[in-house]
Parts: sequence; C-alpha cells; structure tokens
Amino acid sequence: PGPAPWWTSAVVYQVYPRSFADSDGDGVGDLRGITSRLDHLADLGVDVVWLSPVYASPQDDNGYDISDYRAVDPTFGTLEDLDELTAALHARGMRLVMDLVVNHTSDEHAWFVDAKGSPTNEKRDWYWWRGPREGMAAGAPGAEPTNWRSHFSGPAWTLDEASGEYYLHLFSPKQPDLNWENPEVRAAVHAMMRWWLDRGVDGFRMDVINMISKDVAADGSLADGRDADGATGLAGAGEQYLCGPRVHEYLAEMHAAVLADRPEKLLTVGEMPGVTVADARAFTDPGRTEVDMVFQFEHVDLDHDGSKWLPRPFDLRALKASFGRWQAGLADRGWNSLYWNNHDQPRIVSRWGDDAPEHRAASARCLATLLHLHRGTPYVYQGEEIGMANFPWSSAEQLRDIESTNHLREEVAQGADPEDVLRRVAVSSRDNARTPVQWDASPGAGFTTGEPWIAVNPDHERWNVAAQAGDPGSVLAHHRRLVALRHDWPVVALGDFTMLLPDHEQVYAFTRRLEGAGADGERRVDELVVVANVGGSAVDLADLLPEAVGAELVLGSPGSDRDDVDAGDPVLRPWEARVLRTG
Ligand code: TEU
Repeated sequence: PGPAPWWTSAVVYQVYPRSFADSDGDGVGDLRGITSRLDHLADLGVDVVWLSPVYASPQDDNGYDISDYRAVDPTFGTLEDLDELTAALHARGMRLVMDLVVNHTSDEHAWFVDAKGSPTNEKRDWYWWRGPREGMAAGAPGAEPTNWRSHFSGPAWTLDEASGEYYLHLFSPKQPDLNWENPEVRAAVHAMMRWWLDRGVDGFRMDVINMISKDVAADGSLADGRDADGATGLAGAGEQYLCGPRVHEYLAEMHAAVLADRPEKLLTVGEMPGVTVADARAFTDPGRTEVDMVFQFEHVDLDHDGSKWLPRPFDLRALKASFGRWQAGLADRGWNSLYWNNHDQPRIVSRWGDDAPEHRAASARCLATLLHLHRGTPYVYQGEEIGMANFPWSSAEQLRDIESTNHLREEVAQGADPEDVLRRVAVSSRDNARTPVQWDASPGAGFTTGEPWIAVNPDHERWNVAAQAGDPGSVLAHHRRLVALRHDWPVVALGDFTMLLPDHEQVYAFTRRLEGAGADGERRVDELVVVANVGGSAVDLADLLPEAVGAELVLGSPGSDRDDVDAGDPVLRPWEARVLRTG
C-alpha cells in the first residue's frame, strides 16, 4: 500500500450555515458570516470544513430539499460569496467539502415540476410514481402503494390528484425521491458534481446515500416493509431501501465518472443510516473505489429503542462494545469516521456527559478526548468545541425542526399527552444542534444583531467562544490540543486499536500502537494508553489499570474537581481523561 491518504490525519469541522454566523442581521446565518469567522477555525487547526447545504431551497428541511443544485439560496448569499469562502479557506490551507443531497430533490426542483406536470413528461421516470394498492381507490385510507413510512411521520407516499398516482418521499412530501434506476438521473448527478469540483470544492458528504437503491422487482413493483405498519419516526421498511441491491454499483459508477480522474485526492463520506460493519468495510474498501468513509449510526442509536423518541438509559459498556467492533472491523481495510455530534443529534455534553455546571467542562473535554483518540477521521460539529449544550425547551412553539414538530403533532393527534411528548422530543430534537453558535455574551450571542430564527441558548452568557479563547483550561483549548495531537502523532492517526476493560461500567480505556521506522531508520514502537472516567465519581486505577499509573503524560484532561492532571495519581477524578505514553 502507498502512503496513507491525507484525510487519515485530518479533522473535519461541520458548519450548519443557518446557525453559524449572520452577517446581515436578518437572523439567519449566511456565507459571509462564515467567511468572517474563519480565524476561529484556523485557530482550532481543523483541516476541512463540511458545509451543510447552501443550495437554492424552499427550506422545508433547512436546505436538505434542493430546488437548484447549481445555485446558492439567497438566504445564504450568492455564488460569488461561496467562491470567496472557498478561496478564503484555501488561503488558510483548509479544504471545503460540500453536502451532496441526491437521494431526493425538492418538489420545487424543475425536474420534479416537469415530472409532476404529466405522466408522459420525459422527466416522469426520474422519480418514483406508482398507482394505488391493487383493488383500492387512489386516496382511500391505506391505498398507498406500499406501507413505508416517511422519516418525518406519515406515509412515504403522497397522491398526485391530477394523475391518480402517488410519488415516493422517504422524508417530507417536499422531498421526492429520485429514481436512480434511470441512467439519466445518475448522469445528471455526475455532471452536477463535476461542476462543483471544477469550481474548486474538495469533496462531498453524501446525504443518506445508502438509500438511493430501492429493492424494486423485475415487474417494477415495490414491496411492503416488514415492520412498517404503525411505525413512527424511523421508517421500519429499511430492508426495502437501505443498502439496496444496486448501491455499490451506483457508488462505483459515480467514482469512475466524477472522482477517479481528478488530480487531487478528494474526500468523500457517505451518510448511511442502518449500515453494518460489514457494509462499511465494503463501501470504504480502497480496492472497490466507492467512498473514503461512512457515517454509521450504531453508537447514536444506543440510547433509544427503535424510535429515537423512545429513550432508554445510556450504557457505557454498550458504547464500548459498539466502537470496539467498528475499530476492529475496519482495522485492515476501510476507514472509520468518528462523531458525537452533527446537525441531527442532540448535544453530546447533555447526552452522555453532564451539563450541570460542576461537570460540564470536564465531561465535554473527557468525551472529546475519547472521540479524537480513536482510529478514524474525527468530525467536530459547530459549538461542540466550546461544549455547547441542549436547549431548555419549554414549549412546542420554540421548536423549528420538521422532524420534531411533525412527530409532536402526530403523537398528540393519536391522543398522547402533549407535555409528555414535549419532554421526550426536547431530549432528542435536532433543534438542540441548531441553536446559534455562541460567539460571545451579547444578547444575540455574536451570532446576529437581529432576531435569531431559533432561540439562542440562555447559557451563552457564560458558555461562548470569547470567554474560552484565552483560557488554556477551556473546552476550546482542549479541542485545539486534540487536533494538534492527530497532526503530530502518527500513532494517533494510524495506530492499531485495542479496547481494554470492556466490562467496566465507568472507565473507557484503550491502547493505540504503531510500529514503524524512526528518523534514524531504527525500528520503533509508539504506544499510547487512553483512559477516561466517564462518570461523576472518582475511580482508583491502581488495581484496574496499573500500567497507566505513572506513565508519561501526553495529554491530560482535568477532572471536575481539580484543574491539573497528575499522571502518578492512581485516582482518576470525576470525568478526568489521560492520554499516556507506554512505549
Ligand atoms: O439525515 C438522515 C437521516 O436518516 C435522518 O432521518 C436522521 O437519521 C434523523 O434526522 C435523525 O433524527 C439526513 C440529514 O442529515 C438530515 O438533516 C436530513 O433531514 C435528511 O437526511 C434528509 O435529507
């Protein structure tokens, strides 16, 4: 094998443009706002910015419903603003990865407008159209072609009255699914991707890319899902469209048509709900040339039962078992991406850390240490680097997200107690990730001078970038050190991973080990032990992990009740983490 690709030692930072920085005071973040804040990212040391969608869009799902792939939505600015952002990133040595949302378009995209116009339109077959269930009248309850549910509540089919046919949308009715069986659709997507690469972007994050191949029978029919009846939230018919029969073919074809002949190695990451380790190995096997890495969902699905709205307690052992499996499964082939947060997940410090004042900074640093010391490419989501927390939602009117508001409405319509539903939605809502980035303590948090589109978290007076900027003990400074560690230590980027103490309920520990040649040509081994106390009480390591006590400290992450780290002290303070060198 040749040298490891550049992204094996890179850290990616995700920007959700609507909530990052607002340059014109309209309350919505924009491209110029991002460009004005690049010093923060350069300071953090990140290598890549992944930009959530800024394309023309009716904003039904905040830009994940695209009406023109080659235009910037006026909400965010202009194509020139985007070119400026790209140039400014490149000038600082950072790369730009764009979101690629091609499982579906907006219903206002010209392709769909044409397709809907008439059953004989040449674009009709670019989407999924089917008549009602056999023997049923179009529009009758249960007459949808299959029982699949939309990820945003309700059936995955909407009737077009004019033609009497339904169209498929795995997400909102304003996000019709493209028919990838049609080669013209694939060619149009490839052309659009090339257009963006020619403009200077450095890669793509591919939205729900393992949903593009549906399990369609030879006669064109789609089958009912096994568990779809009565399912809420996640659709329950996954076996019909997750990692479908042609998905590998489509991705290999895309790679050949778009990526293979580019002079520079780009970064591609496929977002893939429901993907298994074996699937991910195949998708990221360099020999197959499909994608560089995938976003898997196993770990973020551990604290709920099937539906994300049915929480169950977090169990550290299950998290370790899951990460351990992924690290092992992709050890010799393929590559992991590592994330706690993105624009769809509640904030990690509130979720598996502890956002009470006495533990917040320590638990944010502790969880960040764990994430960044695994093998894979870490993704930091805006605000995570300062320990932003979930919002204290107290009424349904504060929520903005289509997934949350639809779900709330659906459960209440079925007779659930609105207070009870709100309590559950508040914990898991995607809106937790989408409150404005907290730049300073001013009323608009430095995000906007106007009225923000979604409420600013009241904790911004204490938790903000300005307050942490000069503080070496801050969550922000800790993230800076973690990014630098990956750049500077080959063992962090490439070392083998071995889980320790898999059954311990509170300690997360592992080793990283890399054999290689030193500068003098001598064979040398680098070995790190990472040990973290994922809880609010002290733990004694003396008997548990004696080799970690007194070893050379590479990076300390102080616990809640002390601001230094003593690697010789066998007691790990609440939420303390240590990265130690043992070889
Ligand atoms: O999300 C993929 C997805 O499967 C979502 O249902 C996700 O699991 C859910 O939001 C978790 O609560 C992607 C995007 O990241 C998301 O923002 C979009 O809404 C969705 O695709 C449709 O494009």
